[in-house]
Amino acid sequence: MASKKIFGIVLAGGEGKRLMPLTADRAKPAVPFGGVYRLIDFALSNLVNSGLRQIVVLTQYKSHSLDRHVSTTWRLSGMLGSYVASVPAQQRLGKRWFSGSADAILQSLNLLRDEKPDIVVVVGADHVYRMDFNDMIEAHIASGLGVTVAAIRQPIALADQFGVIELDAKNPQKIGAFREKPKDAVGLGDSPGEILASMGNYVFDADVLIDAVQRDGARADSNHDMGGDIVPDFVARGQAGVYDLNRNDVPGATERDRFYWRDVGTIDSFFDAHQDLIAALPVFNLYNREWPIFSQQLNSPPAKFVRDGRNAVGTAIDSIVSLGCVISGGHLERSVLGPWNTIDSGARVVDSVVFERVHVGENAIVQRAILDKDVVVSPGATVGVDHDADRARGFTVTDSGITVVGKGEIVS
Ligand code: ADQ
Repeated sequence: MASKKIFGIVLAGGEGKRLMPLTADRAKPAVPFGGVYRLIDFALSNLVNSGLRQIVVLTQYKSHSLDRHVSTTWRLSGMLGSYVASVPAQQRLGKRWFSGSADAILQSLNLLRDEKPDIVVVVGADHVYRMDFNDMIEAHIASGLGVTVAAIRQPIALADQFGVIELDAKNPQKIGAFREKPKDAVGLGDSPGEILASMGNYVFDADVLIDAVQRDGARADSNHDMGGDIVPDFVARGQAGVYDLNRNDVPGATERDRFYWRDVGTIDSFFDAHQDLIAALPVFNLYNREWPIFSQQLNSPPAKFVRDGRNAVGTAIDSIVSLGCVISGGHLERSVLGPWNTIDSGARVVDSVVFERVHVGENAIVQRAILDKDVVVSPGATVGVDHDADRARGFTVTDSGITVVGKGEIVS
């Protein structure tokens, strides 16, 4: 493999409608996660930890904060041609934006022509997981097939959110059938409650990828989507292999998080994935130093927990608290706080996710809520306590009862 030149493409142009209002002002891969990360940091960390050094991030929708994050955080040295570069839609093939993920690659073929890689790793930008791509690349090269699709078992109830893979009856390393987001998926033979889902991560021979997106671009009946059009085309030609994440052996992984992978495309899954971070033995362990998840280096003071003037103690249990936070007489429980939040006397923040520069005033209550940047919760106000009142104030409340307060809103 050492002789092969590997190039990484991160698809980061999706709108993320189901994460509204968190995506009202930013691309989905730029949504903050886990206190100090952005969603895209997981894909990029996996690629960089796997040894890739030439990576482009294809962006288009509300890409400003994503571009800024990539350019300020992902500064590979530039030595020996190393880079992570954010590449916006450039209208190289006419006056149109990317019409789908395959069209994003078609419109960016100049990057592949410049670098001339042998192998291209194409990944999505909105999943929380650890994966060593080396093993998948080796399996791909050994298979001789045009594309290899990474796969993981998921509950059948989620089948309509994923590309669903059926293995070839004669060769279980190959995909026999692939349907994008089917409503009538059938469970696996050995586990009827599960399906084998595409993770949206692919390894291609570079020339095969170029040919595929060019042929797809010429088709009027295509939506120019990797999962909806490109992969099914390879499957129809008997040219698609599968790589099961169960084979992946990431250094430092725990028994609990070895095969952890979450699509955090909805508010509920985004919220649940935060809960996976905080236990003493977490479902997903951020503290694995052998396969670090990289993010921005904040120039901020440490978090501080203090008694207020009336001797009330600032406390946190089962919580993650980022730099710059001041918990003065307030209480946190099962919550994840990003940087520079202040929680005042008598306030309680429970089962919640708080992004950045949020102020929770005295005696306020925040419960099963997500607070975007710069939210102010006035003294004595509540969020997530009375869902009718939350809706009446214009906040989003999911069916499962998570309240989301958008960027800069004042809760009174
Ligand atoms: P989805 O995530 O629903 O399913 P899609 O919306 O195309 O598919 O997003 C895939 C990736 O491409 C995301 O990272 C997104 O940001 C990006 N993207 C989408 N449109 C883009 C565009 N126009 N330009 C650039 N980037 C774009 C996919 C697969 C399924 C698989 C799931 C796994 O299609 O088969 O099961 O991922 O979550």
